[in-house]
Amino acid sequence: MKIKQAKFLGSWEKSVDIPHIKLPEFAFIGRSNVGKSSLINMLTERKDLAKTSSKPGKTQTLNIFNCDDTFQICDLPGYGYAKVSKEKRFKFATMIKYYLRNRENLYCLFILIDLRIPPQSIDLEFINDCGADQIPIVLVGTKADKLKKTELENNHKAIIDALSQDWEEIPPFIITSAETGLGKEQVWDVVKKAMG
Ligand SMILES: Nc1nc2c(ncn2[C@@H]2O[C@H](COP(=O)(O)OP(=O)(O)OP(=O)(O)O)[C@@H](O)[C@H]2O)c(=O)[nH]1
Ligand SMILES: [Mg+2]
Repeated sequence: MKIKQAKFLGSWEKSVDIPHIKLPEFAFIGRSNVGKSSLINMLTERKDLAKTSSKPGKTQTLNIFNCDDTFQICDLPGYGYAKVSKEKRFKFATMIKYYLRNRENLYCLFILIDLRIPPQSIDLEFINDCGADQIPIVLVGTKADKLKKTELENNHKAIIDALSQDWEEIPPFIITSAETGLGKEQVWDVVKKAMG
């Protein structure tokens, strides 16, 4: 899929304040620094649509983008990174919780997981909570370009194994790289399918 027009609509702290537009919305979540904003830029083929940073805690609000007047993307702040202050982590967690609870036009939540590190309990807990709340999720492994093939396979398997303890059927899992564009069409396929 190729986006002809991607527009930044604005930033909000509370989902109830976002003007209600009945377009399907797709949101990106994960630990701070996992690569949410970079993935959005990769998908939309825009360099600087979503602001990125090497320092965790860059995205601090709910940032909404309109794509071709057909659907919206929401770039969320990250959760659970120790280097982000306790106050901010709490603020982001609250923002995320309310967004997920109240966003009626959320068609799918992409949960990003850093493929370079072993399964993190905070990710597993977040994924399990989404399952309990019946939020439609798709898992996205990030930064694949940073790993050798065997490392990637081992880490991918470790995540799947960890999830198998709680999930009978593992949610879809897409391996991506914002650097190389790996996984782009697979993510768009999810979006297309969800919109029917
Ligand atoms: N090599 C590589 N680096 C990546 C990739 N995706 C993101 N990065 C880098 O990871 C860092 C964080 O990226 P962001 O996209 O800002 O991460 P984020 O999840 O939006 O972070 P917060 O907004 O702080 O929650 C940046 O330095 C990116 O360049 C990737 O696929 N490959
Ligand atoms: Mg970000």
